[in-house]
Amino acid sequence: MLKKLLIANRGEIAVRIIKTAKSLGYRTVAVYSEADAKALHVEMADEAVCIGPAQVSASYLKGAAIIAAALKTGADCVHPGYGFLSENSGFARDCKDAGLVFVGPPEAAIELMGSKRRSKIAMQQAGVPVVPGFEGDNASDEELIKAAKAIGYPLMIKASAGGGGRGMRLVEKEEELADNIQRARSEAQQAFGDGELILEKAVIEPRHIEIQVFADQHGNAVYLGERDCSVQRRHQKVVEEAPSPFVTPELRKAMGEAAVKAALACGYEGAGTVEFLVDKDRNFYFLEMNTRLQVEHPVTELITGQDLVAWQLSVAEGLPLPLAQNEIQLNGHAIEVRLYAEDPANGFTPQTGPLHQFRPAEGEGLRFDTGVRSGDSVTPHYDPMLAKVIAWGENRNEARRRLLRALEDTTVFGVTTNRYFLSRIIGNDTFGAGEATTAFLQQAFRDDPSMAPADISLQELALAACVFSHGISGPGAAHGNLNTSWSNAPATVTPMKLETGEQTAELLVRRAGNHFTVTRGEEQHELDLESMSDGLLCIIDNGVRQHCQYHRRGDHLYLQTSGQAVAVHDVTHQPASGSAASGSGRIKATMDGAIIDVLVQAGQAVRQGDTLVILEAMKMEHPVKADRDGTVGEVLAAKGDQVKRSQLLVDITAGEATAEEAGQ
Ligand code: MV4
Repeated sequence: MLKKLLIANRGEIAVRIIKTAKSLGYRTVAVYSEADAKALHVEMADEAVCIGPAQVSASYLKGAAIIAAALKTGADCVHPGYGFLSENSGFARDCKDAGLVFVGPPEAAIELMGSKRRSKIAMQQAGVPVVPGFEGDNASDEELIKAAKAIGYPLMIKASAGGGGRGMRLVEKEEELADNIQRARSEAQQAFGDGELILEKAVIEPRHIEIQVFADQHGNAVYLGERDCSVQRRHQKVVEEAPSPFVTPELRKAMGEAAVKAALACGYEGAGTVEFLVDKDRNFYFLEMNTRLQVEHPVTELITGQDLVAWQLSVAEGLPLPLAQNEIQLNGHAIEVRLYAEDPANGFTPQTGPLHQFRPAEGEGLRFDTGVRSGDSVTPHYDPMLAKVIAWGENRNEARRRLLRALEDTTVFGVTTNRYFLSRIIGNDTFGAGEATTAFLQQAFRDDPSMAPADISLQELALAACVFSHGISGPGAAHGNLNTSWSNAPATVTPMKLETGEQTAELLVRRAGNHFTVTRGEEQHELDLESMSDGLLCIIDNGVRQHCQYHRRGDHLYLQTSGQAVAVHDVTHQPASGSAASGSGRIKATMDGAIIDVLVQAGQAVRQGDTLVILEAMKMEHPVKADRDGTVGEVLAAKGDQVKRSQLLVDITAGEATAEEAGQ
């Protein structure tokens, strides 16, 4: 009987695996890098072992350190999760050689499916439809050019060692072939250490539909429906759903049986995913087989009611599959999106920074798989996925409606995310009609407002003015209903200067009781502030009572209505930035580099010229100094962070620290 599981991974998948393992009575061992010492998965596990520094090559990819941790803690099995070593046959072998059960397929299956060429040949022999093409053994350029004549155009050149879109080139016409073969060959050699190439007929605007398969050690294999992962950006899946709106029951059966054949043909055991390309006429072609549990497995779990990690552990123990094919039922519909710390309005650049508030929405049919919580920071060391947001419904519209609401209600304050971009996709009509192919994002969605910087609206500025109009701030500032506390106060008019992004808005804020009139130049916006408590503003705007989520930290405020989240900095009391006497107090990185020391903390009084942070760049240390007197409002960088030029590091607010700010 297996009793103690080591999870050789981090983040949401480590948390997810630990939850199932604990529920089945396993003791759990986490491994972590120095940067993850305070991470959720470490806290949740029964035991945890540090396996090295932040960089993955010295920690999460260090098989020997992981196996040593397993032996040190007496673990008897190892779950690799996805990514990292999950498809590394050498690691699987090393686990076995160390007497550990590797929760995954035999290494021979991992190796076979790691070669596009060999896996395609094996699939052809197993009777699985593959894309017509040429898979000669280490074919020369001349052999490929000759073979292309029989395939026709457009065609795909693919690196045999490639996958997930890497090492792939589309060739539209014959005269482009020779040059593209040479380039593909050198790119493959460079990227994978293996220049072997294959050719395939190009499938136009395919859908990416994958089948979840499971096999045990007794020759049983089943499929658990399909997942449609066609909404992708640069071969990164953005939305996954089950079942596919494009798949008919006949197609499901045909693809499922083909996927089972693929699994049986390679002596598979455990969880696997067979990826297919599906053309507009519902012809399907084997693309590749992933020999791991996939990121998107929750949508399959929700419509089958099965816990796939529990299945994996059961198969690893040598038990037969929990269900036979005719017992697997698909019920309802599930859609998943991946919430990332990235900025769709700036080329999807990965973002780092503090998660001042991470508040997943709650509601019927919602599931959040996450490895972070409020107070954590997003570092540049790892994939910046914050969570998977999954919604289940009786039908696709119900799942889609729930997911849309969940995305609009979830707040991530402190770091930019793709949340609004995701909500725009889920709310999009083409997607809603189930007509999104792999071309959707770069065709039907390329001009969506979520992919361009947006100016803050006057309503959002008015909301910020309401919040900043309260002298006190922070969690203790619950105000409840404001009517009584303000109704008898005389009307006041105060100037306000609010900064958001690179813009500064000069406002006049007139308040009479809880009625606000905010003027910016010629524009005016009025609203009534009903209540403000526990991060929720209730206002009446143009006769409509509505809510807005907010999180305030001193002069910094994060707001979210139903659209994009905005960060607003109240710079009203800061001296004009032009004054020679002092700067803006917004201390930014002067160049790309690594933070090697942070010398101040929030609430600390500083003088102009004080060194706040030490930045290392170009093998030199660069002190970053205060450009004015004042109080440290926020320290937005931590030792070890990689920062970009002009990234905000420290924010110095005016005057002495108040007791409450110093205590923040
Ligand atoms: C293809 C193809 C069209 N024809 N192969 C392979 C890896 C996968 N992530 C992308 N791949 C493709 N292979 C042939 N013969 C089109 C793609 C493709 C794609 C496939 C599924 C989902 C998204 C895609 C985005 C671009 C290209």
